[in-house]
Amino acid sequence: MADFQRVMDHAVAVARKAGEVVREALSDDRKVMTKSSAVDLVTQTDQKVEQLIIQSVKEKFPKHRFIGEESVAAGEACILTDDPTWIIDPIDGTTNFVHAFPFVAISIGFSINKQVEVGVIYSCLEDKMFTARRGKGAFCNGEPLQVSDQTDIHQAIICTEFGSNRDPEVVDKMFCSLRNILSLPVQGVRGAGTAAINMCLVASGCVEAYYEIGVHVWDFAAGSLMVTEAGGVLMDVDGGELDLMSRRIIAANSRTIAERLVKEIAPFRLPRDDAP
Ligand code: LIP
Repeated sequence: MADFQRVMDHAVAVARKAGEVVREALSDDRKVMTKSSAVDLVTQTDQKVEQLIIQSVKEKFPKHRFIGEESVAAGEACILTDDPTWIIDPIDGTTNFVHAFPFVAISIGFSINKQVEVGVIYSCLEDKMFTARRGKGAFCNGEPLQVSDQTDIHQAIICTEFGSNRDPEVVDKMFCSLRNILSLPVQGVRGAGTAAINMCLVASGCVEAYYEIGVHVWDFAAGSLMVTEAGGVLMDVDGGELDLMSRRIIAANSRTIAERLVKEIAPFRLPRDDAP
C-alpha cells in the first residue's frame, strides 16, 4: 500500500520548487521551440522543470514510474500500468508562459492500478496550490473546494480550449461544438489556456464545466481528481466513461450539465496517448 500522504507532501514540495523556477524564467528570454505543430510550443524551462520533478521523485520513490509530457515528446512510451506512476505536466499552459499570460500550472497526478489517487496543481503565478486525494476532498491553499450547484445550462459558464491542432476538419468540429453551446445559450464560454487550471475552476465552482478534445493525460490526470473530489463528474465527450488515454474529456459540476454538453459537442477522435 503506497503512503499517499508522503506522495502528496512530496508532490506539493516539488511543485512549489518548480513554480519558483517558472516564475524566475518569466524574467528571462524564453527560447521557444515547436513540437507536433507550429503552435505546439515548448521551452527549455518545460524540459528543465520536468527533469527537476522526475529527479526529485526518483530520489524519494526509486521504484515509481513516470509519464511526463517532455519525456514522451523525447520518445518515451506513454503507457499507464498498474504500477505507482507520476503523471507530470511541468508547465501546463506553455503558450501562456511564452506570452506571460498569467495562468500557468505545474500539474502532478499520481496513479495506482490506473486510478488517480493524488492530484496536485500549482497555479504558480497566482500562488494557488490545489490538492486532492481520493476520498479525502479537494483543496485550494488548504480551503475545501466544492463544485457549483447550478444545473441549468442556460445559467452556466463553460470552459474549453482550441488546442494546437489546426487541421481544417478539426477546427470545423471545434467551431461546430462552440456554436451549438453558445447558441443554447450559455451565459459564457471561457478558457484559461490550461486544462489543469480550467479543471480547478470547475472544482472551485466558478464555472460549471470544462470540455476539450486533444488534451493529453498529463494535462488532466491531476485535474480529474480535483473535480471529482470537489463533487463533480467526469465523462467522455460521447457520454461514455472517461478514458485517461483517449485525449477527450468533459469535467462538470453534475451529470445534468455534462449530459447536456454531450448533446452539443461534435465528437472526433485523435490518436490515443498510448497509441504505439
Ligand atoms: C495545453 C493544455 C490545453 C490545450 C493545449 C495544451 P501544455 O497543455 O493545457 O488545454 O488546449 O493545446 O495541450 O502543452 O501547455 O502543457
